[in-house]
Amino acid sequence: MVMFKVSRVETNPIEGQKPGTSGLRKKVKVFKQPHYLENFVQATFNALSADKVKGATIVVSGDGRYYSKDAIQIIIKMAAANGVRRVWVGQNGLLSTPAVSAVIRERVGADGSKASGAFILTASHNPGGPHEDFGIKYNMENGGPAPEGITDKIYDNTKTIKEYFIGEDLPDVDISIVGLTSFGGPEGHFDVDVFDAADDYVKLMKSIFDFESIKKLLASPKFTFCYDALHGVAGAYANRIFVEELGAQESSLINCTPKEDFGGGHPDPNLTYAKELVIRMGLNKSKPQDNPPEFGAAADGDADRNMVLGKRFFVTPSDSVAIIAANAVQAIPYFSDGLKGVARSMPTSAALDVVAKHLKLKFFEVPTGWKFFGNLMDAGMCSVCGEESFGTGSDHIREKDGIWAVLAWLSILAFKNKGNLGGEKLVTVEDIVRQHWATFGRHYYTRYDYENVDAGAAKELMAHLIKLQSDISGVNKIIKGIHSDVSDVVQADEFEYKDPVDGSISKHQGIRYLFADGSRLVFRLSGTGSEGATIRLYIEQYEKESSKIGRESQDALAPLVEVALKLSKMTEFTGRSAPTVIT
Ligand code: VG1
Ligand code: CO
Repeated sequence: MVMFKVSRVETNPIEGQKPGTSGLRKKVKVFKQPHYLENFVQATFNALSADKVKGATIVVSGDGRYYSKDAIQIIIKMAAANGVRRVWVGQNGLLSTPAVSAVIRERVGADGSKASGAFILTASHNPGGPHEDFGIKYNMENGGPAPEGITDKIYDNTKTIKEYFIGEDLPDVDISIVGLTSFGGPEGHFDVDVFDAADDYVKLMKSIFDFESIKKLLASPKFTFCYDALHGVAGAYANRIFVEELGAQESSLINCTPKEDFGGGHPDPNLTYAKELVIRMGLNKSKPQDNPPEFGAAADGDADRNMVLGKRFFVTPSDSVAIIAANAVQAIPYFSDGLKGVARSMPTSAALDVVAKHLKLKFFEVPTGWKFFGNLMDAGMCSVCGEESFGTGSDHIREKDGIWAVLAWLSILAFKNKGNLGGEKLVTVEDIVRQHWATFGRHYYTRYDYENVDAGAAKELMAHLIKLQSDISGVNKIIKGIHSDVSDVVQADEFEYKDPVDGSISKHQGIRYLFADGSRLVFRLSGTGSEGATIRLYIEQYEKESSKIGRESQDALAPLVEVALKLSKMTEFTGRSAPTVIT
């Protein structure tokens, strides 16, 4: 057996290692600086209680982006030197973010071991490659992202760090081959266990959904399907689940081979970046398609996000979670005993609120970022949750789950078409959404992103919006001057959240303007970018009247958009006449 020694390396704090909405994300060249990754990893080990490190089992893997393979070897060596007993690695270093969560919660090693946490190597929807982004985040024993208490501690540690520990003489482990490698260290054995990236996740999905009924749907000649992994890690699961398990044709998968640079694109499943899928689904007006598939979906780099499309039809993520919640009990076996509650992030539309009210479900509104849902789920208060940013999931794990969302939609389609698969016409995605609007009303919704804006300008814009909030009647005067038929602002504040489980308080979670008719404007600064600042503007308007629910979203929202842009002085502050991305 190969033996290793522990080396203590002196280091100095490096600025800017504050984890954002979902971990630390920086350009690859920043991560490659001497000690940069090592400092953050040691700061994380030091933030955990000793029993989660010494003798523990941890998972290390990610979305396969550029620099992951180097980072995995470094983390393995540091884990060994910090007294970790076992490191579990998905084959080729690949594990989707939801699969990591599933592995922490479900996987039992050959010797009965369970994982106590994970380093996930991803910058999610941000581009990858030598000149793009890398990222790292830590997930806890429940399978969810470290809560703010821990991420604050990690950040504090990065500001005082003086040393880190590494097994410098450990040889690199071949992570392309499934199997166990054992080493001997000062504190005994250290194992690296490389395992199949999909097995645990596939097993979990089969325990949640009725695969037989989805299989029948996919086998119907009237149902056509398309899945785009945008060259991210979802491809590794799509093939196993959609093709091998559910019988979809291989040709229905596009961009399903994971690539280190995501083919040079943004692995971000929205109407702007999922270009190929958008064309295939007949949603690009300048490239009309004769007969687009009935159902299409895309994932982001680490496969926790999803975009759901019907034939020539876009489902907003806010509607998607509401529709899943409304149909879950009938359509998905995992929920057959009922939902414990539902939750959404603050900027997500209130479509879910209406469903919760109707079904008399517990309902929670939390700040942006999945870590806030975890406590509710651990406490048995929430079953289904979602974010407007193409994130949907449930308490089967503690991350959002892109493939789960697709299986949920396929289950709903299978349920709505039960006994109808041989019929004239299938119930379509669009039918389901329109029926939902007819029952619950429609929340027109859009998000404007201004990416890579000057950080100072973005701060000034936010400060301007907060200042305005002290005089609501003044705000209403300004609004009336822009658009006389927009309703009045009745409340304006910064969103603050008190966690109902642990009582912790999160402040400054977005600037809100709430209108008398239920409309909302929300402004936030992104916490996942790696350069400059990204301003997000969320615009929402509720329409109950059935005669008014069929409008084009842009038309319905035009007055509110104008109000938002003028009120915030967007162009004056940022110099931008248009957003980078509209979703
Ligand atoms: C964005 C989204 C947020 C999501 C986060 C992580 O955060 O708005 O809803 O939870 O990304 O998603 P921000 O702070 O940039 O707005 V992922 O798929 O990038 O881990
Ligand atoms: Co993601």
